[in-house]
Amino acid sequence: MTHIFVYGTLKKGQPNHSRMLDVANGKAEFLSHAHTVEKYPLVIAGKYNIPFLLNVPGKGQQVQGEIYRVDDKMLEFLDRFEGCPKMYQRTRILLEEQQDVGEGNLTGGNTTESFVYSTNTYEPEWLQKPTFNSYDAYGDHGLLYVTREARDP
Ligand code: PCA
Repeated sequence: MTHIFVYGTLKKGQPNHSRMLDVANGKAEFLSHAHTVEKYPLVIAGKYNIPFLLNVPGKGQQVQGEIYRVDDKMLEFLDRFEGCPKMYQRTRILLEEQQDVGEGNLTGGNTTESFVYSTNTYEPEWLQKPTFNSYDAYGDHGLLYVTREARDP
C-alpha cells in the first residue's frame, strides 16, 4: 500500500475522481484532507487546461488536496493515467494532515509524507501563470478541464 496526495482532477468532485472509485483500476481509500507544508506553484496549463504542481518549492502557495491509500494495481493505473514519468513525475512531498471538524471546517494536524504527481518538465512561461491554493476545474478562472474523452485524437 502506498500513500498518494492528489491536488487536481483526481480529488472528490473533480473530473477524474471516478477513476479512483473504479475497482477495475485497483483500490483507493480516502485517508484525509491535507495541504503541502511548503509552497508550490499549482498552475493550469496547456490546451486542455491541465493542473500541474510545478516542482519549485518555495514559490506559489501551500496546496490543498486529499491523501489516499492505494494498492499496487491502482498505483500502476495512476502512473499510466498521469503519463508518469513523462508528463508528471511521482515524487515525495511533505504534508500537513487536516481533521474534518464539521461544517466543512478543517483543522491542522500531523505532518506526513506521501507521493504526488508533480512536474519538472514544464515550459518556463508556466512560472508566470497565476497560482492556486486549491484546484477546482469548475472555478472562476474559467479554464475548464478538457477530459481525455473530449480531446482530439
Ligand atoms: N491529476 C493528479 C495530478 C494532477 C491531476 O489532474 C491529481 O489530481 O493529483
